[in-house]
Amino acid sequence: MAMERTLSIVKPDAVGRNLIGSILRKFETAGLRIAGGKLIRLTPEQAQAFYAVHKARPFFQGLCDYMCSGPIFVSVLEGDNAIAKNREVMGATDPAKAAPGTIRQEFGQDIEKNAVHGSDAPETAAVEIAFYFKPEELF
Ligand code: IDP
Ligand code: MG
Repeated sequence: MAMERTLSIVKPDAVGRNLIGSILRKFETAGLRIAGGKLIRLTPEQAQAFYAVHKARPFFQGLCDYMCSGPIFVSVLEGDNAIAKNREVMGATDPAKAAPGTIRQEFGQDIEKNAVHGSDAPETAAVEIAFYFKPEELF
């Protein structure tokens, strides 16, 4: 297994419901280490840039509006197989289809307001980490 880093976001609905700690606990319990983290609020331009891959999807505008609707907690998670492990702990995109005990099953509200984001591959993880963090902000 490879030591990896991945980008995680606690989305505005979950930050607003006081769930940052409960969500980070799930990552730490799964053996992921928090290598950096901060609370920020995205501008519309930043949200559109971050989700550019979804630009043609019908849910793009709603997703961008939602991601700007309040602060988000961005963090970098590190560990063996961190990218896949994070996705496993997050659960399926649609909370209604997410496995029991996953973050989205426990804390997600619907397919859009699904509590967390996680990078999906090594290439996207590198780009997404650099989007939010300077090297000196990671430990
Ligand atoms: P992922 O977050 O599980 O990787 P993606 O397909 O990359 O899922 O979609 C990015 C985000 O866009 C989702 O986490 C969710 O917030 C939102 N989203 C995805 N599919 C839909 C949809 O069908 N309706 C509304 N929002 C969606
Ligand atoms: Mg995705």
